[in-house]
Amino acid sequence: MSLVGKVLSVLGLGGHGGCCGDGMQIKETGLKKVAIVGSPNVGKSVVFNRLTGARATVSNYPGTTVSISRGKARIDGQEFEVMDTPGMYSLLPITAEEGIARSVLLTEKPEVVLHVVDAKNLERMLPFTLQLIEAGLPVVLELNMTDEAEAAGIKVDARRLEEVLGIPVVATVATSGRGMDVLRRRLGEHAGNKSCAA
Ligand SMILES: Nc1nc2c(ncn2[C@@H]2O[C@H](COP(=O)(O)OP(=O)(O)OP(=O)(O)O)[C@@H](O)[C@H]2O)c(=O)[nH]1
Ligand SMILES: [Mg+2]
Repeated sequence: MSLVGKVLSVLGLGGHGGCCGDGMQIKETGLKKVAIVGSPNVGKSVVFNRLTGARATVSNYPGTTVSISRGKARIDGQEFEVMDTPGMYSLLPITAEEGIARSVLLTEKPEVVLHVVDAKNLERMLPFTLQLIEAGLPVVLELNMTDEAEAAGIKVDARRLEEVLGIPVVATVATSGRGMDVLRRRLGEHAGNKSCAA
């Protein structure tokens, strides 16, 4: 087991335990869930708005003053609940907000964890992607802000990264919508792969 996995299991927060029937899932809607995570200021909320449109509700996470936005998205003809979480740098939280973001991942067991990163700063961002993968979470990596990366002369080979990491990797510009159709398709495929027969 990875070090992250060991630490989380010591904390009683073992990795993704499967998507159905383990009795731990919070089922307010019964819909499959997509949790958007990532560092502050990488475009998570713009991505959330693109996926959900105007149909979001903002509420405090139970027992806290940290707000989580939830909305619905239609992807590949299926309705999903999408959650926008506070910015976090690591699965081992320092701030209350990071703790809530981790709780969303580990107690709500989303079918997809969409890790949004700034394509200009991949070196700084990818260690968290590896943590999420090592914790056994169903990760899709979104390389956002590729417009700014390109302007800075940074070209990222998403397909190669996908091969190396073994997870879907999609390049986007959330503000203009570039790559969002591909992202929707890959999210739908990934959630489909993770779904249970029952
Ligand atoms: N150039 C460019 N700007 C972007 C892109 N995506 C988001 N932004 C901008 O980046 C800023 C931060 O976006 P947010 O969606 O608020 O980022 P966030 O990750 O939700 O931030 P926190 O909630 O603070 O963690 C905003 O000014 C967005 O307009 C993109 O693809 N390209
Ligand atoms: Mg935000």
